[in-house]
Amino acid sequence: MAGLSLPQKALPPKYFYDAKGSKLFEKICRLPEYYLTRAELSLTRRHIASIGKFAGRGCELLEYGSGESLKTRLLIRALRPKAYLPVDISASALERAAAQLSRAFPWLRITPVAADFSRPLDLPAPRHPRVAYFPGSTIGNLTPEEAHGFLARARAHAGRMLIGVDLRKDANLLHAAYNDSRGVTAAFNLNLLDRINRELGADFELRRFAHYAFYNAALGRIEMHLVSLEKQKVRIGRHRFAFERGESIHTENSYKYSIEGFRALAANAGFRWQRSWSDREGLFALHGLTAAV
Ligand code: AVJ
Repeated sequence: MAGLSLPQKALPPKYFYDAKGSKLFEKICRLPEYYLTRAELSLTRRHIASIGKFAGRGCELLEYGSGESLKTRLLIRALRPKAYLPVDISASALERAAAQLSRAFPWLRITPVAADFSRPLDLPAPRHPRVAYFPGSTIGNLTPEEAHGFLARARAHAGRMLIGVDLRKDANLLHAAYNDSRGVTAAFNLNLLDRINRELGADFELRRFAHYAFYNAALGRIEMHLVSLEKQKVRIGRHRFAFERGESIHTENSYKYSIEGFRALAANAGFRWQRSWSDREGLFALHGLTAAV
């Protein structure tokens, strides 16, 4: 209600991830245009030995926004962690991932935490050095101010951090990644309205809204919007919201950082940047950070 009452209507992207949205996101990760997942997977494979060395064997691995925990398998194999704590807002995705991982790694102690990591987290006390893993460029959903707050809080949870961040690049490549030809990203974006219909008894008509994504070069971010195709009113429970033709709901930011840009952000939040790894095409970076004392 608060977001839809703003002059620029906005909804937080964390609400994308109901069961249907999480499935759609997994489909996005397999799209030919969506290079992020493939690039991060490939850099992780390519540099797994030195990534493992940086994290240290026998640690406790804390993962934020674990989703289906695909890259995590590589890390678990290399690190042999004493414990794995996946944190995700989608209880269903978390359950599926935990079940699959316990089958693949029967020796691993798994403690799933269903929580919104954009808020302060209550975690069990560590018994071994804790390493935070935050892959997928999920940090890109946060504004630089929010990212600063998140990193400062993460610093209290773990002495080391591995964080995957999408790099700045040609706007055309970015545009294609968020405007795929199969329309999966559009369906992912529109599912937000469908979810509001299902869960809050609203009457959004999905065909009266269109997916719109573009690269805002000045701010270094992809913006996703849902644009009203006509002048209309929508009801959500007892509330009514008016849309002008062409008016949008801003549903997501996806910030892109150069190595230097991210390094500065991490330093301001109390992390020392140690090194980063990249894929062959230089599309995506994994940064290794240590808590500065
Ligand atoms: C999960 C936030 C990293 O920003 O690329 C994918 C979500 N949105 N396609 C991203 C997303 C549209 C994704 N993150």
